[in-house]
Amino acid sequence: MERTLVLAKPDAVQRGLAGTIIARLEARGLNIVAIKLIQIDRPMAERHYEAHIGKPFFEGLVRFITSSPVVATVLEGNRAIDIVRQTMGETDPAKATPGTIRGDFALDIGRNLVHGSDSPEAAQREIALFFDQAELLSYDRSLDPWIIES
Ligand code: D4T
Repeated sequence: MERTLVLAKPDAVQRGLAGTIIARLEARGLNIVAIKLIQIDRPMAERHYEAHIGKPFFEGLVRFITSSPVVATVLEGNRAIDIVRQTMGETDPAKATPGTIRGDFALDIGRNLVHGSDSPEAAQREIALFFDQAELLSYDRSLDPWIIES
């Protein structure tokens, strides 16, 4: 089982698409283990996007991600990190395949609606940045045998 951090970014919240985005990932079969609406401040944005510090798009990215609340969620499932990234589509929505979240709802790389961790190491770091251990809940779902052949 893998866990990954997903953010419905400020553009998703402002456009009323946060629920749609999370619903797509939930419908895929991933399990919500934590969720909250949170306002990211600059220090938190710098920690979340530390890999991009110094890049030309960094300032715009920080301004954007701090511009309005985001819905942060931790999703769990087999290969959850890859599954989320496939379902989100390419970082640049102009290149994202129709049927993906970005391919269906976005146009611009700076307004690409959703974030998903890109590796197990990133997932662990990002989940710890957004959630306390006590906020991560484990529970059984009775439908799991209809989603996963164990
Ligand atoms: P995030 O991190 O938001 O899920 O996006 P990705 O994982 O798909 O892409 P990323 O880390 O390479 O980029 C982070 C974030 O920066 C924005 N961005 C990126 C941008 O505005 N201009 C750019 O040229 C790039 C490469 C979009 C996503």
